[in-house]
Amino acid sequence: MKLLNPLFTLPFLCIAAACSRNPSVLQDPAGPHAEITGKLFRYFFAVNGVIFLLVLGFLFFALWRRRERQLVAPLQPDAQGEKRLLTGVVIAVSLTIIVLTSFVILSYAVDKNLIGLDKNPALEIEITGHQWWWEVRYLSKTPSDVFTTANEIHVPLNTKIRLILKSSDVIHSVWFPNLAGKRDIIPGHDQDLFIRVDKEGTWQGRCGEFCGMQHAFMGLTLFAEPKPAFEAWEKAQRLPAEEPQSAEEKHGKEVFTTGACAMCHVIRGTDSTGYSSNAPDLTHLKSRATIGAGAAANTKGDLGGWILDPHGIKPGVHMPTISQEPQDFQALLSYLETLK
Ligand code: HEC
Ligand SMILES: [Cu+2]
Repeated sequence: MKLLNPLFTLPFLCIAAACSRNPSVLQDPAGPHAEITGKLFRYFFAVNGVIFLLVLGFLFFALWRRRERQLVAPLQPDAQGEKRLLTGVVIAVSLTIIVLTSFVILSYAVDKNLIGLDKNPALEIEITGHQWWWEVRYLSKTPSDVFTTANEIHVPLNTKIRLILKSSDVIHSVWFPNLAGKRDIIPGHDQDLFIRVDKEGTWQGRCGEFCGMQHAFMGLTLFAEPKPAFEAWEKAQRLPAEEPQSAEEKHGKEVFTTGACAMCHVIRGTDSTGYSSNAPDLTHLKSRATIGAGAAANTKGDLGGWILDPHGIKPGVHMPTISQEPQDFQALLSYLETLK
């Protein structure tokens, strides 16, 4: 078929290969881990690229030369030719040894460099993968300073951070392409991932290991901020939820705390003090940019849509559809909007 002609499809394949929504570590490293690893990758890529082209060159040369010569007489022993062949083999083997040794030495140096970066982290964040969202706990030596949130992490710039990774169900993997290599998390086997973010901005993380139906919507967003902004965020997150003001919002709080929602979700400062490993902590729900681990925007409309029919937005999600009286639903939505 004409369409499958390589001349026709190759350019399209090349273009399609660049159609990734995720930024790559190679283009825009935001911290030293990705930068150092990126350098190693580029070295491997360049050396292997040259070798690949050389091999292709020799192959085509051999093909081309084969046509020129015609073997009529039987092969004769040729001392000169043997010597040339031996020299060629010695050069090729030496080059191979030099290249492989440089790979090993460079990988070792990079590893050592990375380990050196990870001593004495100033901040520890525990991240637990659930199907299909992330529980995030900011640890502290002062127990009352520990707080839980979900799917979004804020970190101060230029700070060594230790992410303690856990899984509650299946194998997940934490991957921030701009920050560090990905790290798999196997249930019962905690992992560490060290990062330092030197560039201000929002960096997208992903679950990097297929973990079920909504694996694609298991985003983990990282906001890297100057220290004062981070500290203000941290301080606000530690506080319990504010008391609702209007009658409607108060009714909404009652709907939440006396209904099914409270069986799974925690709102600190209310009676909904369930178990925050069941479902995202909603204490400061509206401080987040998205809901459902990136499945929808955190607007009043999308939030309403999520509560009415979470499976419409994220099919298979582990939150049931709970039918409610219209006035209860409106009140609940108004109350959730107060969780700043
Ligand atoms: C059986 C447990 C369960 C019940 C009951 C439940 N939820 Fe959820 N809820 C979840 C889970 C699990 C998620 C995370 C889903 C995901 O992103 O994959 C979630 C997510 C949410 C989110 C998005 C949070 C975020 O930051 O992404 C909101 C808002 C929410 N639920 C509100 C409610 C409300 C309101 C009720 C009561 C009407 C309720 N939930 C009842 C389990 C539950
Ligand atoms: Cu996952």
